[in-house]
Amino acid sequence: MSQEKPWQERVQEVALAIIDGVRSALDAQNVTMEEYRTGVGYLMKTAQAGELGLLCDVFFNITVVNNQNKLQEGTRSDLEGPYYLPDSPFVDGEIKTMEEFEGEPMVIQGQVTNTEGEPLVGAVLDIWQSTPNGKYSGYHDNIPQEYYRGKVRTNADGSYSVKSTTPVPYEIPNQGPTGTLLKAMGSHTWRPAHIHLKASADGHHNVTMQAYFEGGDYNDNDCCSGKCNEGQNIIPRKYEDGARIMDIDLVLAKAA
Ligand code: MBD
Ligand code: FE
Repeated sequence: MSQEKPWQERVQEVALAIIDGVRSALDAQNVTMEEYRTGVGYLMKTAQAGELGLLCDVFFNITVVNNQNKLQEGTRSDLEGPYYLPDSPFVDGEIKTMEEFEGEPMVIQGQVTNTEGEPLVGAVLDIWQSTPNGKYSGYHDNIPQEYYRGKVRTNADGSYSVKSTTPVPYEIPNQGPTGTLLKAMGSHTWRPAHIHLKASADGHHNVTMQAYFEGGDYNDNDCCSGKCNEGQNIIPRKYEDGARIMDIDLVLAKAA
């Protein structure tokens, strides 16, 4: 396994492969000196705007997620995205939401099992999502970080349930170099509405996934190429007593 190789050897082989890939593209496209300088200037501008991480995540994060999925059974991993905060509070059946945003009531519920289908008791689900106007607490509009985030533990049968409000499609920063490039490419800066879940249980691999909404805008056209077009993470449309019900079951693989 690559992880066991000396660090320097690994850096060398990955760096050489990346350089090779970029050289091949420059060659195949007959990129001119002027175009090359424009591209380098673009990367410098992106770094200055603090968007280098965003730019990389938009185009490349999904490939690393796919690599991870090759190694692991159970629920498929998806993008973590830039807005995870590790210290969310445990909540008692309800994620804190802000009245000023209103939003459609939503219940996130399901069961956490191992790959044999046995319930995992006391597994922790760490959930985070945007407000009903597409902002993340702790990052946008001074929304305190205890809102729209929370941890819950599974019951004796592996089940969990937590109330919240339904998120909407999310727009990544569109004014900076990343948004400019996406639009120049004929793409856009939108992600489909989604809920982030990170599941962990003793003796098992963590899974970081996203749940999407059946029929949601951008499910087939995510600017970050998340796993919203593979079916399994698109949750069927279901309502009970005026609340959107998100049935999200997770399967965790045993750690070696
Ligand atoms: C998000 O909310 C997100 O989930 C990802 C993957 C990228 C940018 C913003
Ligand atoms: Fe997100």
